[in-house]
Amino acid sequence: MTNLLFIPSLVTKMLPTDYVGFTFFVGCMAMMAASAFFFLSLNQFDKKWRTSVLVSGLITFIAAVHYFYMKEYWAVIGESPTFFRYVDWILTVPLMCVEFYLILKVAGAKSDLLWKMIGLSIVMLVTGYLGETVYADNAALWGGISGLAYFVIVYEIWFGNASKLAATAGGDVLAAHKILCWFVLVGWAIYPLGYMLGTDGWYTSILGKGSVDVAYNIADAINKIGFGLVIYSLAVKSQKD
Ligand SMILES: *C/C=C(C)/C=C/C=C(C)/C=C/C1=C(C)CCCC1(C)C
Repeated sequence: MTNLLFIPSLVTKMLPTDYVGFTFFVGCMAMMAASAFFFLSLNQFDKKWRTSVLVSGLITFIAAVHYFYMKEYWAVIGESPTFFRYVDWILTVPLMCVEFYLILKVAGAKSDLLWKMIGLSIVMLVTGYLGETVYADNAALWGGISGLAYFVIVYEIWFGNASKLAATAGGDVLAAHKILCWFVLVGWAIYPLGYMLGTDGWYTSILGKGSVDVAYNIADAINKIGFGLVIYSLAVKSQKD
């Protein structure tokens, strides 16, 4: 069985009715295209913005590699690639925290803001992983703890230290920060929804069951590529002023 993992499967069969597999495939392509876009645009930016756009590209590139594995995993094994999913997130979500930190650095953001956000996102992801795998019988409890960490992140960027720094920075940075805040509030909220569709808990009688992978794949495309584009346009704009 484990040998299946090593089949060089560039041409795994995909059924026309496999809409989950379709979203994995499209997700993979979208992440690759976005990475090429961000990386190839790097030269047009001066030093101040290059790191931010580079991080945007790293986020979509790390996701592209994971999607390449995940689409195969889905096609060959036919189960949710939960492990790869969370490895992807544990690398890319902290990098999104780095994006917040980098754009707020102009207003004097300190590294403790960065570590606080990275710490919260790791708590959010580790507890979510436990709830989907090891402690699936208590998925609602672990998802709830994860949700608390998520709310603290939302609070921090909307009303906490990060929002004050954004106000101090003003102009294009403030505008970009606001859009990223909406991504975290609305775009990231798709993840707990997917989690509830894929696990059993008090919510199951209300929501029913659905494809956790479709929800996560849509959310990843919106959040990783959208987030990167906000940073990209911030860099373009502030280079013009
Ligand atoms: C690129 C990947 C991103 C932005 C992933 C974000 C993931 C989340 C915001 C996950 C949140 C969760 C909850 C708030 C509760 C249930 C468990 C999670 C991990 C799905």
